[in-house]
Amino acid sequence: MFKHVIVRQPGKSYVNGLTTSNLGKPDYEKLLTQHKAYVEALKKCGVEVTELEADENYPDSTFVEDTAVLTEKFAVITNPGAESRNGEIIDMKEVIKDFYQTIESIHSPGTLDGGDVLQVENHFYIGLSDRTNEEGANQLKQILEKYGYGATIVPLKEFFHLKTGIAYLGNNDLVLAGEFVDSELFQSFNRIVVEKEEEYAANCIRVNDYVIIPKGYENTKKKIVDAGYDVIELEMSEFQKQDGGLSCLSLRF
Ligand code: CIR
Repeated sequence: MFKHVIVRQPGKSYVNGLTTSNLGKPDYEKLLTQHKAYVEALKKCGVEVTELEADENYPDSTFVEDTAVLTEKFAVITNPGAESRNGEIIDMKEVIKDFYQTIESIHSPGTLDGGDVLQVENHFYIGLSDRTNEEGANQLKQILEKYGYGATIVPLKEFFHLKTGIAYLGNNDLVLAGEFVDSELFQSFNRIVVEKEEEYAANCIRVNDYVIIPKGYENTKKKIVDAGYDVIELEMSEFQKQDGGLSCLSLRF
């Protein structure tokens, strides 16, 4: 069960953030409406939501997931791989101090984005991406192992972040797409395979009694419902334009 969630309002500078999507400029008003709906959905899931004010200095700072890895026992402040985002961790560290006594950090030359970290029960998968390098992944692995968790490093071929293409729902149920479908690492799970056309829906989040998924991916929705989950669908178009998904918008713990 998650008790808390941290989110950050997107600022006006959001439209100037990093993107590779070619989906056009985000519409700021629509963006705010979608973010509000995201917060409402989280509240419906029964978590207490800490809403941080927009930080115009960091256009991508609404994607809070990349700044920390939060576990039951301790927090890890990351070292985001994109230079324009690295300073986001300064403020986040202060926020995290309100919730955690034990705080570890990833240090340069190691880089790590939280979007590359997937927790499956007591095991973590850490993606090697354009944002997370081997040094950063190894640092996180060592920290996790020190506290009794397991960790596997997963080199990515195409996905932006690890969690762009994979989500754990609980009960051994794993949603996966693209390069992860045939990966030997994930064969022992109940695999909910997302087809190519619906790949964006692989980034979904289980929050207590619900699975939150992006709206408009009917086949994936059906598979998740058939697996026994109650689903909340959210419009995500303005976040997708900046390469962001549902998991990126919050830290859940
Ligand atoms: C970036 O390029 O960093 C942002 N525009 C998107 C970050 C998405 N975060 C995530 O997948 N965890």
